[in-house]
Formats: sequence, structure tokens, C-alpha cells
Amino acid sequence: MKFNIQHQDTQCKARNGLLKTDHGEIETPIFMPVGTAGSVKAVHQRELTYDIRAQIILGNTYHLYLRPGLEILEKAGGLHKFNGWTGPILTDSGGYQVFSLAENRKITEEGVVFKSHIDGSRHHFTPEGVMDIQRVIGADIVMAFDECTPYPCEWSYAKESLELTHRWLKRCIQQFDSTESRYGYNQTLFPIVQGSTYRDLRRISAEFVAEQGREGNAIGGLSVGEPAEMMYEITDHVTDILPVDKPRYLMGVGTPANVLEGIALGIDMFDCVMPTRNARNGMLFTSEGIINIRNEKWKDDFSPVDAGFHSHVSNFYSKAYLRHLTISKEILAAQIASIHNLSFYLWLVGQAREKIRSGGFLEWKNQMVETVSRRL
Ligand code: PRF
Repeated sequence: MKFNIQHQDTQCKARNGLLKTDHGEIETPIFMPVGTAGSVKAVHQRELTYDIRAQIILGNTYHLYLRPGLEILEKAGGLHKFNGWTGPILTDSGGYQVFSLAENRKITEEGVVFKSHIDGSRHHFTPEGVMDIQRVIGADIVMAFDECTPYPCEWSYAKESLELTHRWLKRCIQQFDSTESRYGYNQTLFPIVQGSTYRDLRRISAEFVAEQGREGNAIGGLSVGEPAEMMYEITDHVTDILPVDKPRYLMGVGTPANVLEGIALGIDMFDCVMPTRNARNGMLFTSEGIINIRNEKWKDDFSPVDAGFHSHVSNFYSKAYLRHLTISKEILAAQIASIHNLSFYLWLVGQAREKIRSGGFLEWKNQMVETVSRRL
């Protein structure tokens, strides 16, 4: 993998770069649609490519391991062959999903024992096992196995958890570096900074992660319920420590405003279920603000869902029609809303790249944060 920074903003830490993988190039900053179980919910590969113009998508180790399982994925020749997405794929390690199983999991030095949310069967994830699974899935970018602490979290727990995450990281690296890609293209491993909302712990973790000298680094444990200002402060602190010349990925973030603020703080990659999950509940992110399409006020509004940027569905369908589909629980509502929201996120990061290149990013960002946060 190669990463080149092409433009560095002069007023803030935003940068525009190019990340090259064996499945194609990614312009950063970028938003990565989430395809947990091997599909971006309600969206076809064709729409992902041509309408949304996704450059990289996510998969999830926990979900793919449970279903369809490794045997099928290996037989298929990896996830790219299985789902038909030919661009880059990043897989999350499953740590985050496993930890959210609450009573159905137990953490030890060795790893995590958990019960499947599908059939209650018992499974064991270790750092080594999770690397092997991601080799079988064949993701271009593989994430380290970490513990994401909840918010709020005691300093002492956050410290112990961080130390465990660091020991696990060493094991992930050892396993990843002593195994090979199965399908003839390169894979790379990103470590994850943890440390909850504590600046001292975040510094220790960011320095430890930086020392590993991997090709990219991630920040986890944020956007878990802490105030947005706290997330920005910690992100700012961590991006001051992580190497400048490697891509930085802020995991599970966030709203359009969170993404814009993250870009200003030097983040290059984002992912979040918000555009797709909220789409299925009728929440639309538009270039004028946030819409709840179920609201009565849209019932006879025949203006486009969003005329503010180019996307096939956003210009083609009216708010009144999409409201009707949503209220009627038509499957098409989820499709239109998901394609719209993802197109909007991809448009937004594209605009950010453009503003970083041409100057005036910061001013644009400050104004845009207000606009996209408005409730219409
Ligand atoms: N760790 C991993 N995946 C994640 C997170 C994390 O901390 C987050 C936190 N926002 C989202 N996804 N492995």
C-alpha cells in the first residue's frame, strides 16, 4: 500500500491524499460505507460504484465469520469474489461487535469467548485467530483486535484495557507478519489507538501504535457516547502524535458534522452505519440539513429529496413520494434513502477534498457544519 499526501491545508490539519491498494486507489479524506455482512444494506454493487461512487467499503470479521463462515468465503476465493465488489475492502476485527454482546462474552488475556447472536453457539476470538480470519476474508486493510472501552470508563479500567489491547496488538502483528495473503494481492494491518477519554492514556497508546511503524493507523474508542467536544479534543491530541505521512482512520464516526470536524483534525478515513441505518428509519442527511421524511410536512412537498448535489435518486424522487414509500413500508424507501444518504456523505468528503486542494477549507467547513446539522 502507498500513501501520498498531495495537499496539506495551511490553516488546519486537513490533508488530501491518495491511498493505493491492489484493488484500486482511494482519494482521502474518504467515507467508507459499511457492509457488515458482505453487503451495504439495501444497496447494489452497481449503485455503490456508479451512483454513490464508493471507493472502499467495510466488512466485519465477527459477522462474516459466523455467516457465511470461513469455509464458504475461502471456497469463493475471498469476499471480493463472493460479493462482486472489486474495489478495496477494509474489515473491522470484530472486537467492537463482540464487546457489545454484553453478558454474552468474557474477556481474558488469551482473547474473548462469546456467544453468537444468531444461534447462541460458543466461539473464541484471539488476536491470532482474528488475523487468520481476515486473511481468509481477503480484506485489503485488516484491523487489529482491540478492546473498545465504553463511556464513561474509569481511568484504571481504561489503563488495563489499553495494556491488554497493546499486548494483543503485538500478537496481531506477529501473526499477520508470519502469514501470507491467500489470493495473490497485498493486505496491510492497521493498529488501533485506545485510551478512552484520558489524554495521558491516549498519548501512551498513540506513541505505542506509532512505534509499530505500520502503513496506517486507526483511532478507536471514540463516538461511544462522550460529548462531541471531547471526541474532537482527543482526536486532535492523537493526530498530533500519530505519524503525518500515514493514513489515519477514525473508527465508527459519525454524523456529517463529525466527519467535517474530523477532517479538520487530520483524519483521512471514516466509517459509520449512520447513513444507512438512519436511512432505513427515515432520516435523511441533505445539503440543506437533516430531514425526518416521515414528518407530515413533507406529504405534498414535490421538490427533490436533495437538489444540492448530483446523485441519481436524490434529484429524481420527491420528498412527498419518498415519504409515501416510507410510511407504506415499501422496500424501495430503504433503497432510495440509503443510496441518497451515502451519496451525500461521499459528495461531502469529495467537496472537502476539493476545498483542501483549492484553499478555503476551514471557512467552508465551519459554514457547512452549521448547514448540515440543521433540522429541517
Ligand atoms: N474498535 C474497533 N472497531 C470500532 C471501534 C473501536 O474502538 C469503534 C469506536 N467508535 C467503532 N468501530 N475495532
